[in-house]
Amino acid sequence: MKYERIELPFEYDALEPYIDELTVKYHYEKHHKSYEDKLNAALEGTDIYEKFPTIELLMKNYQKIEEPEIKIAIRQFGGGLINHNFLWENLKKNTVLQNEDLINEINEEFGSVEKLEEKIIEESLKLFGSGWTWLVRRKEGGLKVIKTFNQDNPWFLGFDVLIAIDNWEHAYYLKHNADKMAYLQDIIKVINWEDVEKKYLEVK
Ligand code: MN3
Repeated sequence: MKYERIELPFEYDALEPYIDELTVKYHYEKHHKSYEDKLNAALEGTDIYEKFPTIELLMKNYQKIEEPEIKIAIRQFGGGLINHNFLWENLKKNTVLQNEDLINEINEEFGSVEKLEEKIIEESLKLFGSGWTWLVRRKEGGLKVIKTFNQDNPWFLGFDVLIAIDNWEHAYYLKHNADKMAYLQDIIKVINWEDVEKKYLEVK
């Protein structure tokens, strides 16, 4: 058994002109694959797969892992694997948020969907170094924008996840170079609101 990348749910050029074909290709084929390979290499011969049959279960139970080297591998490479599995499903062009309950929750917390998008961009610009910005929902309800460093993630922090923004330079440097603001304004346009609604209905 192995923990695996999802199949990319779209063609490499599906997010053009916002996110370019080459960036998606390298991001999925090199970076994402490397997290998958390194995680499985680190876990070879352990009973982790039997204990936690999916990467989601593994990550949610991260705090229970005792062996220090394995714990680091799960945090870094397992984090990279689950984060990008979530990311690809979370991206699609030309989707619209329709779910009234989710719109109400967003309005209550942020004022409007546009304000939420501004908040995500603002928090992403504040993130120092490599990491992620997330829209999460607390188990007891209530939305929140949070940031994590490196490949740390909301699953091991106990949140349900609705939106993921990859802030690593590999996510944008080929096209946007040093203009992180331009990248953020582009990536916001390809948030897959159909996926956000699906994830919301699963956790609500
Ligand atoms: Mn990445």
